[in-house]
Amino acid sequence: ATVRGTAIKAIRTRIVDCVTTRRHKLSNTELTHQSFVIVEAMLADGTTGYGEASTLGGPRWSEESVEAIKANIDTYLAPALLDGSALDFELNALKMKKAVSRNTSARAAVEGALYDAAGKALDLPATAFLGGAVRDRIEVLWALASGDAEQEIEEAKAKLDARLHRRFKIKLGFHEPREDMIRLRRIMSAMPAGTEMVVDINQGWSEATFIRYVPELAEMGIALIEQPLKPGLLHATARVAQRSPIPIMTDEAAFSTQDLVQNAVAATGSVYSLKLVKSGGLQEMKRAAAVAGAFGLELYGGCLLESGIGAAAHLAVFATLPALEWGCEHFGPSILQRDLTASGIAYRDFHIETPKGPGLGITVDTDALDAATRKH
Ligand code: MUC
Ligand code: MG
Repeated sequence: ATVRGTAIKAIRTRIVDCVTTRRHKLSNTELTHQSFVIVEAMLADGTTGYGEASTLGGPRWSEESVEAIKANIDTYLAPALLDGSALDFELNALKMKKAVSRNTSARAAVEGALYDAAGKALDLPATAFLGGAVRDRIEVLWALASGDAEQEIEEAKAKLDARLHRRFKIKLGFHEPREDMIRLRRIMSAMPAGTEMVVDINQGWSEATFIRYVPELAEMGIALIEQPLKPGLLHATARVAQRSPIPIMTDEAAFSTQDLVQNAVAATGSVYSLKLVKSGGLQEMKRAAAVAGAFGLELYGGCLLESGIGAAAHLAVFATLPALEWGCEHFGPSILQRDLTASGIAYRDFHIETPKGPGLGITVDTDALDAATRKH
């Protein structure tokens, strides 16, 4: 395609509701279906690219809802981009930042669609626009979040037997800490020795609760503790990080790179979870990785239960990062009863393979997409 062929001619959106294979619980919300905004970016040469905005339990995990994301893309982001080139990645990101403040999930979804479209138009993988891939597969963990230890053990064993996942993340904070410790101990005792377990508290604990229970977590051999305290509690989080024998991962506390710098300077943790919903775009997420790395933080490829479309946008960036010490958690496509992609996402030998084809490297399952599209 010529550069003229990459002119952005239309940006369309739809809300989809996808049923999950089981109830997924977090400290502050729970869900039985995942809602996304799917973005289609149409270029002058006829190419269509797909992007996805993911939310979790409505405007709960973060402040954006699918209804707001769709309205803000349709009304503010799409008009700001029309007739520009999909190849002007930096300029398009600037135009979007000028049109809306925050709205990170909305901006990331549109940017994902533009990377997909630009790559398909030029027959290049999106990784080529991000510095090129340095890895072709990433260790991928599975999250246990039904809250029922016996169900969680059965689920984890099935993943292990199928050689899909051998590292797990367990969601804590929706039970009393004492109950969570019993549940965790039960699960750890049923897992093979050396199983790496991450706990995500999703802001559910206070400093005092942390001090009280971290020795038990350490004794159980927990590998990583994610977002134990509320995001505003910089000093308290720094104190718990200092006394914790287990590394702390920053998730909801750092959306922007400025948040990340503040957290790193305050020493609130030693691992950072990268997510498009936080960074607001692929380029910005790659920059966040560089900022975190400059502060000596290790990196973890976070998710928000995306379908294969949103997972592919994350994987395009993750594939190009010089370091990704903790692998990723893009299990989203397999927690949906029906994923929105027909090909491109593959799990093998405890890894997710990074898509290799043009654009985001996936083919969208248009029947699945139509079936999940919200009608009203
Ligand atoms: C989060 O806070 O990490 C991602 C995986 C999961 O189980 O919950 C989400 C959000
Ligand atoms: Mg988290």
